[in-house]
Amino acid sequence: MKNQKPHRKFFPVFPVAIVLALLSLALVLLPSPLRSVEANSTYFDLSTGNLTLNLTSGTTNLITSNDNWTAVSSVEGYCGDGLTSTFGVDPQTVLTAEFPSSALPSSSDTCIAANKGNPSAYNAGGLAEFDSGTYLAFGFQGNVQSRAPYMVFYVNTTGRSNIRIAFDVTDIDGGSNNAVSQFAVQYRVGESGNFTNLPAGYIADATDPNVAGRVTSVNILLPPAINNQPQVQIRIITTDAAAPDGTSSPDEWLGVNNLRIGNFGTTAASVSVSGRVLTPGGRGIARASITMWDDQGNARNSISNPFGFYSFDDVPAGRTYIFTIASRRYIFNQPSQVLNVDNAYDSLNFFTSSK
Ligand SMILES: [Ca+2]
Ligand SMILES: [Ca+2]
Ligand SMILES: [Ca+2]
Ligand SMILES: [Ca+2]
Repeated sequence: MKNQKPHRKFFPVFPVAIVLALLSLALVLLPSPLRSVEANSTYFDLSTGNLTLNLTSGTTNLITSNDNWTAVSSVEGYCGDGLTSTFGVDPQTVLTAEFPSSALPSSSDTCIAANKGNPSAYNAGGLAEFDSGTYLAFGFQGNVQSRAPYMVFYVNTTGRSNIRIAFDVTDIDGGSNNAVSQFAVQYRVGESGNFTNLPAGYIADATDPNVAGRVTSVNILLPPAINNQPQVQIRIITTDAAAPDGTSSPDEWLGVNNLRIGNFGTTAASVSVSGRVLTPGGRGIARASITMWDDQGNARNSISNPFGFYSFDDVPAGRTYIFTIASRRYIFNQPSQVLNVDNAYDSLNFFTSSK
């Protein structure tokens, strides 16, 4: 009888110890992406705002090592190995992923070359982060290995509707490659099965030979099928391109940037942005020159009136602008300000540092 007490205590403890040991062993043996939900494949809750992706000179740490998307929330890139059997395939017809059941996220197969500079000097294909040099962008270049590079955005649309995707595709390749650079937008609800193509998002050719710089802006409404769903995958994809004469050719790099997914209206809307130029004491300053730069380097100018008011009308909404100020007589605390313009804005004020 005396033995029973220790036995009763021992048996519950023993299996717990074994389970804990097995769990720790499993954690050591499992590939790391299975240990926890990675931020890069978390479904971004659109009720908290837009999912945005902007590669800038201040965000070069989004991708720090090859094939590693863990620092980029709700976004992953894959190279689409073998998704087509030849070049020149319309990406609108490529509706699968290169994994069993087309399942995504795929824990160990994300793809991107980190920390690249000049696109025309780098021809490995697939996806690349061009985070230095003239063009900062997520690069796409199909080739015989990476037949259909793509990026996937994971969003939770619970309670949301009228969701748009907007992004810019730039020809970032100033080299002699001449490709018919197609680009497509697709979606699906859930994590496997075919994607559905969105014809409104299709670009037939985003590039010009021998030069870089052409920008094609996409801004489309996503279909009601994606509304109010916890798991929506939106994909942007290119394919290994052909030359204009239909023959095989090395692809030009396409650069994707300024991407947003959310309920942000259309680009057709334009709004006014205004403010005042003031001393710290609130006195308006006349004839200060304010310049508004858009994200493609286009500039507009406005001069403050005798009360310090200035304004820009017909500003296309849904973009980011930089406002700079200059005056021969004054120094300003914040001579340049960045504004994401989604609605009219009337208080972009500039203050002098004294007087
Ligand atoms: Ca980087
Ligand atoms: Ca080009
Ligand atoms: Ca082209
Ligand atoms: Ca090609």
